[in-house]
Amino acid sequence: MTTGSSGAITPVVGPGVDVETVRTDFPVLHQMVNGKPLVYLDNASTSQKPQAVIDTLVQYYTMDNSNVHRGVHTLSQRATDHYEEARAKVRRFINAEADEEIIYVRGTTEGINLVAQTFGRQNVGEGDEIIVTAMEHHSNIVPWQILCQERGAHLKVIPITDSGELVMEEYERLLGPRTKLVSIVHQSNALGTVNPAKQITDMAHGLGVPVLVDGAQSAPHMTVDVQDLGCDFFVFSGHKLYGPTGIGVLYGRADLLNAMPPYQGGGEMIKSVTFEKTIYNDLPHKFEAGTPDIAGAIGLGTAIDYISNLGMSNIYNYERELLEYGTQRLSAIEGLQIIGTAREKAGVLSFVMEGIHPHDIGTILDTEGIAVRTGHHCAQPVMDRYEIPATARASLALYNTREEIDALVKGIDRTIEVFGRGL
Ligand code: C6P
Repeated sequence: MTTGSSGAITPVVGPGVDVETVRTDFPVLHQMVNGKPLVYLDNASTSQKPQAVIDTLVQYYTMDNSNVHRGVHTLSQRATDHYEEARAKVRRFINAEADEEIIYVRGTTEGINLVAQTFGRQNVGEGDEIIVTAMEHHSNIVPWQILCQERGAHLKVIPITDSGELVMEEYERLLGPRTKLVSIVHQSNALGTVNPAKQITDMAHGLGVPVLVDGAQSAPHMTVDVQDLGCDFFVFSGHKLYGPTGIGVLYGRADLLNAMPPYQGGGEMIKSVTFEKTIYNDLPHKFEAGTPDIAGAIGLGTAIDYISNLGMSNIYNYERELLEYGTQRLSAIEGLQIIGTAREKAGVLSFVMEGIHPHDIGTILDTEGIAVRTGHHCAQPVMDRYEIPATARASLALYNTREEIDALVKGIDRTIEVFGRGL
């Protein structure tokens, strides 16, 4: 449990993930929904928060609330210290070289838009190309489309195989002298595919092309080392990583961030302002205009403490085993097809059923207390690729159990009882 808004917590010790202990840390899990124990399998959308994160927010607003980098008074200094300590935690979590490379943003979406509107506008011109994959979330498509429209540039798309893997030969073919940026999802939210981000980065760097990695789905579930990946930008959201909503991170290599123009103007991002001239602040403040989400950043620091204490490789192994179990159980259901069967895959079971619309699956599952997401998952091009309107998606987190997978299977059986088998 937390000892304050700096967020030191009691570690859960021992090899692997002690899921029963972990579950006691998440109060929201212990409730009945529609008369059944809640089975929360919508973690790719947003994950639940451990008590330590909730306590940190309460502690911050109860004792420390103040603006950062502005006051000499004690509360402001305390808030600033906690806010900057959290930045250092983020830096260690993704193994960035320096705290100044960690920019707080609202989430993955804002991080990508920031890069598009600064690095993109500065470096992308008429006839240039940006490469994305066919399994991107809309957040990693639309900002580049807006930029391409403005600049007369083109979006190029690495296709995927039926199992949901990138066709790397096509990527090699697409990379060329007009490529100005490669922007790829690390782990697909719709398919679960984990892409070879290091190899993709190495290939782009061979031509001097920078790479952005969308880590919205990977950062909560596996070890991320931005120096090992070699990527130039990495973005993720706090709320998928057991932290608060409204806070996320853009990591950027310092030399690139220094060369980029600011994203938004206002307080905090300046050193001095006159009506004639403004001198911008140093990193990371140059990209943090206005009063930030202070409580969110500190809460994110606590979330990082929480999962770091469990160990990212323990979490990865635990969830991988759960995914294998879920894949086995769902595959055995007649008429059910899993969408996304890549060899490198994590945490996501997207599926369709013959003759039953995914929304109907989601509705019946909800009556059983089971939360899954249904729809296109903000990845419409993925649905188009598989010629389906939507999927039902169960997405896993470190507090899910085999028993919950069993409950999901029972819920799907119930759906078949209600709607029949694809008639
Ligand atoms: N995916 C899902 O249910 P934000 O909304 O900015 O926190 O994250 C956007 C985003 C970007 N990239 C990927 C790979 C994502 O999965 C998401 C969010 C959620 O799958 C909500 S649409």
